[in-house]
Amino acid sequence: MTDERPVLHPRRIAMTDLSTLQSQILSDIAAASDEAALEAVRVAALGKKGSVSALLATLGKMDPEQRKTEGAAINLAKDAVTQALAARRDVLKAAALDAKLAAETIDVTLPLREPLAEAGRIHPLSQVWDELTAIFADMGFAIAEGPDIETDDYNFTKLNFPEGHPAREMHDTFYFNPKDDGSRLLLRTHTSPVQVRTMLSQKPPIRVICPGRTYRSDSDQTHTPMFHQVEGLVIDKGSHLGHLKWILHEFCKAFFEVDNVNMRFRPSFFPFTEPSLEVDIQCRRGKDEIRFGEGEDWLEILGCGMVHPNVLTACGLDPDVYQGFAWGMGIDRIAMLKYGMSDLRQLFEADSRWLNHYGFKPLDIPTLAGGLSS
Ligand code: 2NL
Repeated sequence: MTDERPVLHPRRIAMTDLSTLQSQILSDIAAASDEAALEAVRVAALGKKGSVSALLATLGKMDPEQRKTEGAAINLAKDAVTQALAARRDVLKAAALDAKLAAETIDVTLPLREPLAEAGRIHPLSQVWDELTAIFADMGFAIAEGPDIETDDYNFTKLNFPEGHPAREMHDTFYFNPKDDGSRLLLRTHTSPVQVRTMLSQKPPIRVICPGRTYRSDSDQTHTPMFHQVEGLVIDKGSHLGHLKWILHEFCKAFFEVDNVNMRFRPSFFPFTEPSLEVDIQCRRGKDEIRFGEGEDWLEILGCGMVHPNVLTACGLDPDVYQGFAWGMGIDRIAMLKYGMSDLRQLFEADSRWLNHYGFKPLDIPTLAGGLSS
């Protein structure tokens, strides 16, 4: 047989086979579209069981002469493949980096993301509460607090409300069921009982403010069943309305953050003060905003007066020795005036979008020195 192969010699690798294999591998390398595909081509050619490795493995069975020529040819092919792999890897790496850079562009004009510790908001009522207490603390006032559930005696009787006064009606006040002795607890309708407790437990001079929650059976656009009040009380020998006017004037300037504000004191009536006054401040009412310290309009912001002698007596103080003055205002109302919130009920709806708009940054704590609402 003419084409019988020598039994003891491995099959010669025709140069055309080798160059076909090489060009097949090189075209596979060129076609590899990413590094993973390229690695698959490398393993198929140069890996342990790869096509080029298989060829190299045949060298061992060749005679030296044959090994020299075949070996050189195979190694040349291997070098060509190795080089092509490296070149293609560089190209793919660069392309991958380009794609990554294109996908990960950073917009340096974007605002910084807020740190989580600063992402919450302080409710405007808490803010105003803190502003009030900062202002009065700066004037030497202590802050007194008391229970929301009060006795009829502390909420009404000691404050000179006569039996049968309309404020005592079931209609206006939230009462608990009567006890066996007929007495009824109630939700305080003002923070005055805190001042009663202060007079009963402390010796004058007394300078306190009493911020807190208060309750009345009332619900419409401008009234919620729960609201907030701050009352102030000064008791000393020789306290008079001049002191009261100065304190309230200083308070209004500090709170509304203006250099001056005109105030108007009108006669009024409260059971617990005599004389009693209502206080207006001058302002300019625009379409959507109110400005203080300018303008020709008047806005009522609080009630006040000299503590009624009956109240002093009921609280264990001799009205011939001590005089006092007191005032009260709605925290919700002055918060709405200062920060332009128009709907009282939204203060209590816990709507996070509303809070994001009207709320305050948690680390900006109001102080007179550092700025109340900076
Ligand atoms: C208002 C008026 C006022 C008081 C509260 C008071 C407390 C005691 C004695 C005397 Cl213990 N007075 N508080 C005095 C005058 C007015 O509040 O319009 N509040 C929203």
